Amino acid sequence: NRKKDWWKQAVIYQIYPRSFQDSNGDGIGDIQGIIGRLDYLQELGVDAVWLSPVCCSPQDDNGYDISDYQDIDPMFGTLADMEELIEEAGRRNIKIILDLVLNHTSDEHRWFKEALKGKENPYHDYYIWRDGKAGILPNGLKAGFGGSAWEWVPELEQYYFHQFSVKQPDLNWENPKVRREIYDMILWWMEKGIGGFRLDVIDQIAKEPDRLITSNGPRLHEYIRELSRETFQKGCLITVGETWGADVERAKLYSSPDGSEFSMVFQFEHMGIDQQEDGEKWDMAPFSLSRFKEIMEKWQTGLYGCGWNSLFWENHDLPRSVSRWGDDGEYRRQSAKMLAILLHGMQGTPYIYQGEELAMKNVKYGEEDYRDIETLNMYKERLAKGYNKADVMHAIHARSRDNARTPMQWSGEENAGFTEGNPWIKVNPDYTEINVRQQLADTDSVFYCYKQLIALRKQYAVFTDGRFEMLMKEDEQLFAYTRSSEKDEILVYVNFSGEEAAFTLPEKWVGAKVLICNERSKKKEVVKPYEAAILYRKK
Ligand code: TEU
Ligand code: CA
Repeated sequence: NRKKDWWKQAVIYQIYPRSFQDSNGDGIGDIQGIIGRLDYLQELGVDAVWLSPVCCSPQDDNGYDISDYQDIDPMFGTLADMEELIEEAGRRNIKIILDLVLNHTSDEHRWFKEALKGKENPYHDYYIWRDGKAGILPNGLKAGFGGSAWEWVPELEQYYFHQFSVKQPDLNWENPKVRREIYDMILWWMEKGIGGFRLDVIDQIAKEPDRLITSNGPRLHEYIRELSRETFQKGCLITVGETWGADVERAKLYSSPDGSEFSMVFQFEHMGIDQQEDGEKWDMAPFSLSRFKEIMEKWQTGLYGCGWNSLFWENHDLPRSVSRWGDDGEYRRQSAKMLAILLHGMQGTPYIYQGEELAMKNVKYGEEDYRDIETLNMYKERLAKGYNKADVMHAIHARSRDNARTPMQWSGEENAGFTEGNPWIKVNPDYTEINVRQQLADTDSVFYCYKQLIALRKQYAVFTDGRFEMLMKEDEQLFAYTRSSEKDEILVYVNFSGEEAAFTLPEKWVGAKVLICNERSKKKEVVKPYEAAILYRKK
């Protein structure tokens, strides 16, 4: 059995199952497909795999609308496939992390169907209802994917509350029966040998819509502590909450070393870096490196010794990092390695999103090739509001969630080796150049950079324990920091720009061992565009 905090040394790989590997030619990735690729994940060296939702779902939001928490959607396979996956992964020392969507269910969940039957139905109070009149909304709260957060049900003369799509009614966490059902379901999954959970929009469960409170509600930490006590604390799990609303103070509660809530949370402050202050994610703003550094430093120092960071640049909701912050043209390889080295040197548990280890890029599709509900709703909404179509498409190309959801690129064969059928979403046409087969055959590939970083984390404890210190805070090209523990330290320096930069290695680092680097400049006092390295020394 493992140490309670085994996840501090772990690296997690995120799989978006419908886009990872299809095994039966229906164009949709599935669990058997994942099982067939476990050797690849073992080669990379990851300790756990977080699967985006695979439970039964009408797929209005690609599985984030669950209609049965205790069964697998036939599109992905069966419960027996899931058990096989847990076992086969376990054989390779890989844990399986399940995505729990507890803020809402699908409107096709049995509970909601019952709830619709009448106000007296025992399941009615599993959801959030307000009496009213057709056309007169309880208030102005908006839903995540556009439109009002209130949906009228004429038969009941009531509105139900949904923070995401109309097919994702919010659960009523104030009802203790709801909480109990959820705990029992989680315990059932724990019995099956699940290694951990990622908790979708968990900061939104304690909503109080009458007071316009959606995230960070007053009872939030009370609910999470109860949830943790009743479930996770009975095992040796990794748990990670998705919390867009977290600041450092809150994150200390969520990831408290006493284990009362989660192992860690995803915070998103750095993801707002290139977005307009009062705009939506589609309203872009220029990137500022010094601001970016300020944010990363705040989190690195803020949680030191009293919490734990999740480290990530990508997930299934975000654009590809090499396209966003690197250079996906001339310097694709160099800048992708820079981003990897920069992130993996920090304190926390790193997450790699499928394809990130290949430096997969954003796509530029025409509107008919997008599948994501958020993208499609925004497109309609903004065109109706009179936005210029070219501007809307520009935003979609940069920000659509589908950028991360194109099929995994395994080889240069048709459909990138993802499927023998018709893929549910188009493969990025660059797959002939960017794919697993090509990168496994090239020791200088981005893949091997990730593999090496994962191995280094296991070899040098300073990656886990070292205290973070930022260097050259004001510099608009260089991002450099040290991590030091009692006996040793590392220096991570990267050029975050596409231009050469002046850089003088601090005296004490001259001659230090190079743990990893991409191409290094031969000129003195100068680093190449996107140059990156980690140096090591004993104290
Ligand atoms: O995302 C949370 C969330 O707030 C998203 O709406 C996010 O703001 C958006 O995707 C950014 O573009 C989680 C899941 O990760 C996401 O895939 C789901 O759609 C959402 O919850 C609803 O369950
Ligand atoms: Ca399939």
